[in-house]
This record gives sequence, C-alpha cells and structure tokens, in this order.
Amino acid sequence: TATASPTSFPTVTPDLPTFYFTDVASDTGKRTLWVVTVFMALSSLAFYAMAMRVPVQKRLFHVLTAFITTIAFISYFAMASGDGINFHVYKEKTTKHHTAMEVYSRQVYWARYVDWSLTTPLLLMDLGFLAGLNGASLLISVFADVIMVLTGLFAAFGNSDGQKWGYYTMGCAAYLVIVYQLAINGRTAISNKDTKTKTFFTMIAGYTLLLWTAYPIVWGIGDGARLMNVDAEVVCYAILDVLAKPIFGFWLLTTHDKLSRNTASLEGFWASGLTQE
Ligand code: RET
Repeated sequence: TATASPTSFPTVTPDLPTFYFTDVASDTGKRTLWVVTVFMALSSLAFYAMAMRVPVQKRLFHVLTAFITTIAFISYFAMASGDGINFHVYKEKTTKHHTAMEVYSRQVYWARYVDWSLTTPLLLMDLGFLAGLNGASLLISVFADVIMVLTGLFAAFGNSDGQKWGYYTMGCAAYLVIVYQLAINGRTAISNKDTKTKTFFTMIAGYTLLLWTAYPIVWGIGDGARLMNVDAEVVCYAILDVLAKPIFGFWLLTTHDKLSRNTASLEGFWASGLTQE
C-alpha cells in the first residue's frame, strides 16, 4: 500500500512523486578549498626548503611536518577539484498528506578522513618526539588516532542515528585516549627536560588539544546533526586545518631550531646509520 507512516521513512514508494533536496558547497566553499590547497602547497615547499638548510640529522621534525602539509595539499586538491566527495542520503520522508516523497542528501567530503588518517598520526609523532614520549605511549596514541578517524568516516556514512552516533561515541572515546597520552604521559616525559622545552611543549600541546577538540564539535553540528550547511562546514574545517597544520608546523620548526640541542635523544633513531654530513 502507498500509505506509509511518516516515522517509518519508507525507501521504496514508486507511486509517489519524489522531490530531491541536496546540500552542496557553493562558490564560497569551492573558493575556500582552492585557497587552502594553495596555502598547503606553499607551506610544504617552505618546509622542504627549511629542511634542506639543516643537516639530515636535524631534519626529523621538518620532514614530518612537510609530509603533513603535503598530504593536506593532495586531499585539498582532490576536494577543490570535486574529487573525494560523495552524496549521502540522510533523510527520506513523505510529505504531510503522504502525497509526495522528500529525499535529502548532503555532500560528505571523505577525502578529509584519508587526510586525517595519515596527518594526525604524524602530528602526534611531532609532539611525541618533542616530549620524548616512550614508544608504548606513542604507539597507543597513534592507534587510538586511527580508530578515531576511521570511526568518524563510518559515522559520516551512517544510515541510522544509532549507527552515526554510535561510531561518533567510539571516536570520542578514542580521542580521550589521545588526550590522556599527551596530557598525562606527555607531561611526565617532558618533566625530565629543561624549562624552555617544557614551556614550549605545554604551549604547543595545549594549542593542539584546543584545536583538535573543535573538530568533533564541527562534525557534530555539521555532518552529525546537519544544523550547519556544507559551506559553513568547509569554512570551519579550512580554518582549523590551516591552524593545525601549517601554523602549527611553522611554530614547531622555528622554535625547535632554537631548542634542537634538547631533542638529541630521538635523533638517534632518526639518524641511525646516517654518515656525518
Ligand atoms: C571526528 C568524529 C569522530 C569523533 C572525533 C573526531 C575527531 C577528529 C579530529 C580531527 C583532527 C584533525 C586534524 C587535522 C589536520 O590538521 C573524526 C571528527 C573525536 C580530532 C588535526
């Protein structure tokens, strides 16, 4: 029968006319994506140039940071040129008098998750190596990070609220593991270092946690609750990504150059087997 209760969201109603509503990025969103693409490209070039000005032994942070913006450049290039995006149908319902169907869909930029799954572990390695975090804590935080991003991807394509918010909850739990590793174990590790390195780690790790916490909030309002349109979501992530990658990177590299004596221990791992330049 054609009469469907409006709460059951029927998927197949061949006899009802169907209206499609889609939320896609407008020129504002597209321009934002291109601007960030260029910014990521230029930052990457700057980081590679900065890497070449120091001997290989001193390049660990430069290389990690340049990798981060390189991946961001590729993923932003994909999104700006219309790749790495899918439409996700998120609501189907009949109109008030059951005379028509309405289908809502929204763009999901899945290229972001590909980016995050690679760049956020690299960011954690930057911070972990700076703090002199032990291998166990670093491995656990990187694992939790991958779980966080992948559950976010599953959540973005969830077919029901239960799925969507279920994955989101798992992602938030994984995020808490990262916060714990950085805030508690990172602090313990840094306590052996000199005051300058300690202050710098506290500042840059605090800055990171503040920015990272904004991501699940933007996700919850945008992809999650669909209260924010795709354009606004693109702009929010653009600002966060620029602060969390290139700005974070410039801050780390310019300060680390001055502190490089203090992170000598981990450079043993990075430079083992390298001949002196
Ligand atoms: C998701 C949804 C699931 C729950 C949580 C999330 C957190 C994402 C974060 C992303 C950080 C990205 C960065 C990118 C580039 O610099 C996946 C949105 C907790 C923290 C820092």
